[in-house]
Amino acid sequence: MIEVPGWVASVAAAARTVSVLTGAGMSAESGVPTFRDAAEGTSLWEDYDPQLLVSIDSWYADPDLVWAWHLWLAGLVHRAEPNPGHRALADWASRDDVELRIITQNIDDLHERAGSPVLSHLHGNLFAFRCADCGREYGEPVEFLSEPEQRRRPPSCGHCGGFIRPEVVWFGEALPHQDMEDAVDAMLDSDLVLVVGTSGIVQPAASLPDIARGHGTAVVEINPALTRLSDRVDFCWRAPAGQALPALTSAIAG
Ligand code: BV8
Ligand code: ZN
Repeated sequence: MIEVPGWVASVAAAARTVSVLTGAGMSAESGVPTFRDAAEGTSLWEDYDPQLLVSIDSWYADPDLVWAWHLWLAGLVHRAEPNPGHRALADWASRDDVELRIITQNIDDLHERAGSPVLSHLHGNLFAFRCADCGREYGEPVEFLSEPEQRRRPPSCGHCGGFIRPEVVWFGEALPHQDMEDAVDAMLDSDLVLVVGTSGIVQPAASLPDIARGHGTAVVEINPALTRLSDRVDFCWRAPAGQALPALTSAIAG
């Protein structure tokens, strides 16, 4: 088990309310590619910029391409398992003496499948679907892809004939108001904020740690690499989530 930095262990042991902001790096050890290298290893997507794929403009321009991308990602997540980092957060949240909330940028369901309730899914949920035109929930079964495909025609809404889309927040779309409001409230009401596996590029999620820090809350980053947030946190723990979080929770359990 990797060593836990002393300061991090002491702040975590004393914390009664902990908020954890997670990004794609949280799911990396589950085999879900991080957002910016999502296309690596899947030749079909090599010549697409994932950033463009998950934008409202791409959806309007080529819904079949965007729909196929999400069916591929949903299939990959469906076959993935929560990693020890997800499970460590669920264990920590189960303790009676701590209130731990998860605010995630991820659209996967790995926190939930590890047993964690999620306070905010800032960028939505890959496994919920609605009509892009009338907004009605779509409850029919959706078949995910086991291999990437270039295009797939989205299903049509039984009510208005509009295309069905995933309940995710694309670039250029507003975040769900309640999820963002709950996330800001959590930043203002925590003894400790952990920022795990995010490059700190995408706004407005990337501004959340600043809100906590501006409120005098200890902010710790867990990431093997430097990020845009690294010089705006109290402690940078250069470690992968799947090793750091289990080491931290066992250090404070002791
Ligand atoms: C909005 C869901 C307004 C979809 C996603 C200029 C300046 C500021 C902002 C903007 C700007 N131009 C445009 C904007 C706004 C834009 C934005 O922020 N652009 C960025 C690129 C500059 N934001 C938006 O458009 C947002 N909406 O602003 O709306 C508005 C208001 C009213 C009305 C209309 C509009 C919407 C943003 C949400 C976009 N949706 N995804 C889908 O995926 O299908 S974003 C996408 O990026 C993913 O959700 C992902 O979570 C998110 C952030 O990426 P990260 O999670 O950080 O992942 P990344 O790959 O970048 O980094 C991984 C990290 O993990 C790395 O640091 C790596 O080192 C680390 N790591 C790797 N392995 C591990 C690890 N860490 C720990 N352990 C490991 N093992
Ligand atoms: Zn409809």
